[in-house]
Formats: sequence, structure tokens, C-alpha cells
Amino acid sequence: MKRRGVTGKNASYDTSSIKQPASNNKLYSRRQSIVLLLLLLAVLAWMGPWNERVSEHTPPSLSWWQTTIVYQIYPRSFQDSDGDGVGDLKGITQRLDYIRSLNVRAIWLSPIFRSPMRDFGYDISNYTDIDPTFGNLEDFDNLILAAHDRGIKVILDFVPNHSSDLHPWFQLSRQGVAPYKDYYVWTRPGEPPNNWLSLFRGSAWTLDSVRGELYYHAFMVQQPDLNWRCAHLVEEMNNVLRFWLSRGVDGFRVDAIQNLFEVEDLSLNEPPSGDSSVETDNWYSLRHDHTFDLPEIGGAVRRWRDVLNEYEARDGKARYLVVETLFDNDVSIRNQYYDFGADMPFNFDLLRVNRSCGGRCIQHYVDRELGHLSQGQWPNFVVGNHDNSRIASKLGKDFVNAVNMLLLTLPGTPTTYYGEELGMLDVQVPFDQGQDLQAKGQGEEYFRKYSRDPSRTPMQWNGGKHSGFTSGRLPWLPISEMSSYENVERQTSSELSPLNLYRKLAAFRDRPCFQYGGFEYGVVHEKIFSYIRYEVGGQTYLVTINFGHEISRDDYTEALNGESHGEISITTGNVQSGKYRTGDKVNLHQLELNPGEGLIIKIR
Ligand code: TEU
Repeated sequence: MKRRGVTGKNASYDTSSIKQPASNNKLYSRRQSIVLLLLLLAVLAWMGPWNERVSEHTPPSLSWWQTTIVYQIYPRSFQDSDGDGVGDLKGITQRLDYIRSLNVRAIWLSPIFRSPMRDFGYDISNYTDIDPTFGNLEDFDNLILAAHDRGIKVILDFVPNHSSDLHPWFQLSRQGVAPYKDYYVWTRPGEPPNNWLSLFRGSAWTLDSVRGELYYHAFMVQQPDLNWRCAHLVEEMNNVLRFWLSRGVDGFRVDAIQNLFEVEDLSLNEPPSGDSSVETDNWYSLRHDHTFDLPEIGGAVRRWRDVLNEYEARDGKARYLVVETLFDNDVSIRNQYYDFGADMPFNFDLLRVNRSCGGRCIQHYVDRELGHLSQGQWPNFVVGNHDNSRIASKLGKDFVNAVNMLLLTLPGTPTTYYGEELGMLDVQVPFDQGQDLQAKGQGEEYFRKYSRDPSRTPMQWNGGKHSGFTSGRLPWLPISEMSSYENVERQTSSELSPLNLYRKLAAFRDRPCFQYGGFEYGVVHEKIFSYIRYEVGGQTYLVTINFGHEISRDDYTEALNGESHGEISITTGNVQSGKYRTGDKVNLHQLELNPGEGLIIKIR
């Protein structure tokens, strides 16, 4: 399995690669040997400074997914091109110049495949076709071409754990037709064989009226789990990857990877988790010894990596594989996926922040990533996605700029969820307009608590009808009332807007010290989280952000080994109109930051 990751930043020139003269002494007289030795010493002397120079300034050989921001698009909500109120592929193609204006060079599309849309595409009925809601394969090919023309890579969602119950495979499986009869996890009729629960509440077992047996579904009833112990299924899914790779896809985000396998002994119940804060039929009420993070998953990931490497071997272009790993107190759980062949397991730690999370709290989450990676394991950070409340709603509008400064200056690959660049907020969707069936099907109270609709509302492009998202009668989810202020058009024309700050930060992070430079903590306390990014022999920057709710005055000189002055490169332009401006020279003995204010300061 080909390992990938950052080669050492201080990769030194490998002197062993200098060709040594043949060692056959019979060919050389003593005098000639001495001349040769002197010549060799002269060459090495000449290369010495170069080695040192090379060792200090050799940028590591990074792959594209290590240098760009990845921008997650929820296709239903990005841009509607045909007026049906739902986003589509042509709409995404229309907005690629906007993506590029963010200095983003990779987009990840949540599922666009044929689906009954019970889970909005995470219930797939044909893995190798585009759902008509989004367009067709021609639209997809055009999107790939247009994206690649702009230097934008395209990452698709790969959903291997389950299909839709309307997939032909399931229809054939329920009829007992070989080999499909083994594509899913079936057991005898009667009571469920064990106490396993669905992540969407209730038993994970449902009786199928056609086959007369129970089938396992880690998620919705309409999402039967695929049986990854079935060799035919494994090859079918490897061919799904090949189908999209052959159409130019640059990588995959693997959905629900940790649910992929379940033990073969279906009589095994799962023990209580000890979490008494959740309902007894809530997935988190059990410890998932038999259905989550089973060791067999590693083999599946390695096979997918081998498939991606088939394509890389042909054209030398890296294919990206990121897997969806849920938050776990033990970070080694997600970090094992590096060894399985994933380029990165998603680091969801910063999804847990809220308004009470100050400097030390941020450091705790950042260090869970940076403090636990082995050589060659590339870090990543996200602050939102389609399953979670938007970060601007968690922290408040006054921290939007601070969060984007953090996300875009930490080491590794950042993933931005569409709208975060604007500071888009959750939209409270009334029950009768609710679309998230896994929540809506559980009643109004449960819907209010667990619906994911609020963070999936349409992108806010302008202050016009439906915020420019659709020309149609109604968008599929309501648009924020804030959209007349929080939109691309208005923020583009406002110097201190979150969007323009995002653009500045996204361009700034192309500097070597942010791409692959070193990282050290600076001043960190209950308000301030600061760190130093540096390139050996190159530039050094201090990033300092006040995640507290009071002004903070701090002396950074000790953290900076006595450096007492710097120049401001970027300021968050704090909503309370902070006192700093780009280009200001600042005394590092006494820096004063408002709540939610951040600075990037050039030290040298
Ligand atoms: O989510 C995987 C997952 O584990 C869920 O618990 C997710 O965190 C949950 O939806 C939070 O409410 C993935 C997708 O991201 C999600 O949108 C899908 O619904 C799910 O898999 C099933 O495919």
C-alpha cells in the first residue's frame, strides 16, 4: 500500500545518491586514486552549503490535497439552474468562478447519485448514475471539465455502508437471487437477533415482507447495510470507484466508514455505553463493540487505496481519500485510518466548540490533532458540515472572522462547509416545512432536537428573490431572513466582510510557512489562543485570536524568543472596529485584542 503524506520538511539532500566511482582498485593507480579522492572532496565541499541550503529550503513534495482548502458543497442547496427550487450540477458549474475567487482549488460534492432522497442522496439506488434532480452524466462531465479548466479538483461522496432499499441489488436480494441474496445483512424472521440500534433511533432490524427475514440497517429503514463480507459486493463497489475515476474524479470522501462491518455472530448484544443522558433507543446508549470500527475495515480501505493507485500509476496524479470518522475521546481511533491507506480521517473535534470555548479550550481540540500525529500523517480541521449546526450559530456572528482565521492558518488541510465564508447561520425550519426525514419521522419534539435542515438551507448569493439561489417558486428549504445582509454580492463589496477576510486568508495561506511550515503555541489562556507558523530560514508569523468575551492585553515577547515588534499582515477587522490596521507596526510586549478579534503578525 502506497503511503502518502508530507515528506520531511527538512528533507535533506540524499548524499548517498552521489554516484561513487567504481571501487575496482585494479583499474586505478595509487596516484589516480588520490586525484579522484581530492576531486570528490572538492565536489562535496561545493555541495556542502547547497546540502545545508537544500536541507533548509527544500519544500516537501506535497500533493494537491495538502495545499488547497477543500470546499464542501451540498448540491441541493448551492445553486438551482432550472427553477425547480433544488440545486443542481449546472448550478455548481455556473458558480465555479466564485469558488475560484475564494482561492479554493478543490470541491467535495455531497451525493449526486440516483436516490429516492429519503436521506437526500445518502440512500443510493444507482451508484453510477446522476439523479435527475441534479442533472445527468453529461452535466457531470461538463462540471468536471469546467472545474479542471479552473484548476479545481472534484471530490465525490462515496457511500459504501448502505444502499437505498430501492436499489436493484436490494430488490434482487430480498428475492433471494444469487449473488445479490448475500449483498445485505439478513437474518431469520421473528424478534431482532440482538439489541443493535440505528443511528437514527430505534432497532437496526426491520422485517422485509418479500424475503420474510430481518435485515440490518445502521441508519434509516430505507438504508439497508451492505454486506462487506460478500466478495461480489466488494468488487461491485471497487468498480463504482473506477467508474467515477475514469470520468476524471480526483478523490472521494467516504461516508460512515466506521459502520462498514458488523460481527458475523448476530446473537451478540452490545453493552450499555453508560451515557444516561440519551434515550434508551438512542444509538449512543450502547457501546458499539460489534458494529463500529471493526478491524476488517482496514482491508476495505486498503483495497480502495489500491484502486485509486491504479489511476495514479497511469497519470501520476494523486487521488484523494478522506474518511468520515466521528468524534471519539480516543484520537487513535481515527488515526488508524492513516495506516489503512486514507490520506486523512476527518478531524471533527472543532465541531464541539461553543461560546464558552476560550483559548485553552481551542488549544485542547487543536492539540488532539497536532499532538497525536505520527510522521507522515497530515493534519486536517473542519468547523462544520451538513450534519451539524453551523459554526456561526454555535459561536455567534462576532466570532465568524476569528474561526475562519483559525481554520485557514492551522497546519494541514482545512475543509470549509459552503456558506462558512459568509458566516451563514442556521435557519430554524418549521416542522411542517421540515425535510430531514430521519428526524421528521420521529415527531415534532425529536425533529426540533435532531433535524439537520437548519444547516442545509440554500446558499445566499444576493439580496434578491430567494437570495439568487433559485428563480423558481420556492426553494426546497426556507432561506435565511438574514440573507439580504449575509450574501455574496453584498459582502463582496464590503471591505471588512467575512467573505473578503476569507479571501485574504485563503490567499495568504499559500505562503510556505502556512502550507507546510512549523507550528508552535504562543500565548494561550482562557481568552487567547495564539501560535507561531514558521519556515526554517524563511518567514515567521504570529497568529493570535481572542476566543474570550473580554478584552485581552498580552505580552508575546517570551513566546517569540524576545522578538518585540512585528507588522500586521491581516486583522479580522473585529466587529467592534478593532484598533489595528494592516501594515501597522505593533509592540509585542502589549497587544490588546477585543473578543473575536484576531491578528496575523509578520515577525520576520
Ligand atoms: O453520517 C454518518 C453518521 O454517523 C451520522 O451519525 C451523522 O453524524 C448524523 O447524520 C448526525 O446527525 C453520514 C452522512 O454525513 C449523513 O448525512 C448521512 O445521513 C449518514 O452518513 C448516512 O449515510
